[in-house]
Amino acid sequence: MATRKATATPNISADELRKYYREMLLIRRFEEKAGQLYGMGLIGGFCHLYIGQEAVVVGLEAAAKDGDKRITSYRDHGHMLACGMDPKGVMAELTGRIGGYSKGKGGSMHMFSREKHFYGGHGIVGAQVPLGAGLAFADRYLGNDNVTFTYFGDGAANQGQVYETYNMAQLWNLPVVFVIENNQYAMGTSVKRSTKSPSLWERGAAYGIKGEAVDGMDVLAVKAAGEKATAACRAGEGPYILEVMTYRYRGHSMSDPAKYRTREEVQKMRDERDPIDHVRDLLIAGGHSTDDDLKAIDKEIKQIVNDAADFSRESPEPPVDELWTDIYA
Ligand SMILES: Cc1ncc(C[n+]2csc(CCOP(=O)(O)OP(=O)(O)O)c2C)c(N)n1
Ligand SMILES: [Mg+2]
Repeated sequence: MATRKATATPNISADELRKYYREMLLIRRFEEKAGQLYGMGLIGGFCHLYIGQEAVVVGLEAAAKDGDKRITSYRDHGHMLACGMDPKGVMAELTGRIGGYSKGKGGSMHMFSREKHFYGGHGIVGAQVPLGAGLAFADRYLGNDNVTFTYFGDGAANQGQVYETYNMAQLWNLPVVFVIENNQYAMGTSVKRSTKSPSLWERGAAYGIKGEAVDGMDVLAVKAAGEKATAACRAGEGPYILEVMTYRYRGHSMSDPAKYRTREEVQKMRDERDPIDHVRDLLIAGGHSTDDDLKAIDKEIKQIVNDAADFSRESPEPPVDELWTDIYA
């Protein structure tokens, strides 16, 4: 259990808190299940889990409206679930089956949903950043008030294309929220070893872009920052940078020797800063939910995830003639 003291949250209803609890728990349990299926040899290729970072996407999705877009890296399952993509379709893509979002041909890093405005799923570090600005350009061109959430990591934040994108985004006043998910590591490299400047968001100042850092283990803080950022974008003020301070509990990918940090460091985060325990504490301390209420939610989530896992094993592999569809020629 978290040792952090639960604080009063006068502007958040119990229903809203329970919604965030449920959404974060879905991601956590989904990822645990994906880890198991990987261990059983049912998932091939790369698989990057999002455990620990759940409050980032759930908080920002709480600040999104219909029509908003999102694009991210390879650590993408949480983003898909948070924007409402079907856990069955995501899990079946992980296992390479026809019922997956890319008909089993994309895998963990390459899934898309036009319906939910989810634009991937990108394996090249930083590649999604200019693409995200392009999505925002389309909305600005069309004259609507949609915003694009463009997620990238602390490691990606040292890439040149990020800064070329900042310049153009600000020049063209694009409605893009750049979300730096600072989970403190890029593969085995601590941000302290890779980056001299203490804060990544402040680099936006060189381009005249506003921004701020936010506690990424607190879903309510993320939501509040997301509302501020999207309001600025929708008001035509151009891009906004949110550096969301978070932590990944698992390895970089499923094949990570984890030699670059201590077990104690990870355990301390889990014990003191877990984003799901935080909301659980608010619900219990505020008298909004009992242990039994939360157990019922846990059970419901477990069922959704088990159904997704069953589907991902029962769905057939794509037939060979699928090799000739969905390609540019
Ligand atoms: C252009 C490029 N360089 C290197 C890699 C190998 N690589 C994959 S993930 C990664 C670390 C990225 O870390 P970060 O941006 O912090 O994201 P996180 O994995 O922490 O979510 C690297 C170097 C790659 N995929 N693409
Ligand atoms: Mg990182």
